[in-house]
Amino acid sequence: MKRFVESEPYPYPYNGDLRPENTAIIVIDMQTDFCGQGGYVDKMGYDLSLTRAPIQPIQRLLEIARTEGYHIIHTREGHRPDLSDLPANKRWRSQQTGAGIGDPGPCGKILVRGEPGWEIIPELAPLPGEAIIDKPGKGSFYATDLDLLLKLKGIQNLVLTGITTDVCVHTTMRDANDRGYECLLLSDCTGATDYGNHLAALHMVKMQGGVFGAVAESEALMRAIKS
Ligand code: C5J
Repeated sequence: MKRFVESEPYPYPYNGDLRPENTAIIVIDMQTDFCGQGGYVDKMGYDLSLTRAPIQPIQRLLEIARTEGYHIIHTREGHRPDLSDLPANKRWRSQQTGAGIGDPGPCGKILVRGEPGWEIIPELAPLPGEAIIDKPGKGSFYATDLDLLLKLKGIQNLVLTGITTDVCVHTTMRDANDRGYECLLLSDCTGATDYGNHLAALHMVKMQGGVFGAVAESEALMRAIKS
């Protein structure tokens, strides 16, 4: 039986082969540093309501996706405590914003593995058995074993949620698309530090017949996967 999600600019997935076995929901960087008080994004002075907006929609989606047996994968951006995997230019640029990666802050050292700010927020805590990918960069494939995990599980469809739409979500989606994964970005399950950038990032996906995949609201996906 073919199954499609009502999405733009085409019904997703292109071949109608949407099953729990071949589909993963990826929850990108829902960490205190990106959406919690005293974290990296807060220290840079951005409006936290924008990066917190996807929390409830993701919670609702995960409840149904877990019930239906879909793969769930979480990512965390962060660096080793000795900062040996932190490029000097990334550190320097963050220091210019007043939120230097590796510097102490209200939630511990900013974007450092093991610190309170680096943890995934409790509302979206991974369940036992759900894979967690630790990444030093924006994309979820760079310097991680995500591609290996997806290949070994036989996953073809990737549903992208998390923050931020224009940075880590987009980098992951573009890379996944180049690797042949069929990608769906959920507009209400993502958020950016700038609302205009969020909308632009959604728009970019839909160009050229779906240059990186498709865009939908989570309601549409939930309608399609509910058995
Ligand atoms: C950023 C991310 N914006 N998760 N990371 O530095 O989008």
